[in-house]
Amino acid sequence: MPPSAKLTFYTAIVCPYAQRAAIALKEVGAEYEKVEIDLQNKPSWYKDINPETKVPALTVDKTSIAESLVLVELIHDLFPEKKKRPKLLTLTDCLCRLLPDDAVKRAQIRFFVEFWATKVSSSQFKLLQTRNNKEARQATYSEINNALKRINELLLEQASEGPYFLGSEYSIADINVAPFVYRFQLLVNTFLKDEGELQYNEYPRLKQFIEGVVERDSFKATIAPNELLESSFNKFIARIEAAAKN
Ligand SMILES: N[C@@H](CCC(=O)N[C@@H](CS)C(=O)NCC(=O)O)C(=O)O
Repeated sequence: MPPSAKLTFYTAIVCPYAQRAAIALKEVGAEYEKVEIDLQNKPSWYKDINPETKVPALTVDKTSIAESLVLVELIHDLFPEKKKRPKLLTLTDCLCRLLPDDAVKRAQIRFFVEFWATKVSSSQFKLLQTRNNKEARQATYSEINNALKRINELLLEQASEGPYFLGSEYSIADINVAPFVYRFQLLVNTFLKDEGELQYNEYPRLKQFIEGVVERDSFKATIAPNELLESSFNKFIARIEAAAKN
């Protein structure tokens, strides 16, 4: 179908799920119209785009699709061969894909994304709940550090050197995890001031991955300023507290 299809991207700058799709759009060099949705005051028409009223959503011509993991793969399928300029100057551009053809590699990518979400990102909620009690956070950090050890093994299974999940090749694994890597570090190091609690420095391959995915141009072009992200942590805390009172 595309590149000729008209794409409209519904997003919110602070949202990590929306950032996944924003990175994918940037990576493939898609042209699209961007509509920023105010999550505190969502427009009533947005339910016609996504009945769940969540971001991200993407309209391809007249069809609207939601869910970030679905969108990242859709963007890949719409633009299967992104062009990347090789580091060494040659006369031709190399054609690189965000999702390899190999079925097992595709499954490993999806497993890695799922593992990061359930074993690391899901702890964010617990850490925010215990933000006033550092001791209470120790058990959560120990769970996360166990997960990081396993993540390091998963990275080494793919390649001995990074920076990316597959090694030197950037893929959907990196896109889907990077927004959460960045916010998690901001939460732990800056917001909770628990620097040093996450033990990824012990694993050179994992450290390289964590640094590499947030250094990518498409990531830097789509990340919200830290003040906005911190303000969204505060809104999250306010929601937890309001829910606890009810
Ligand atoms: N599973 C969804 C989650 C999307 C999501 O939770 N988006 C949040 C913003 S980060 C949202 O739109 N929240 C608005 C609401 O829940 O009303 C995805 O992967 O796209």
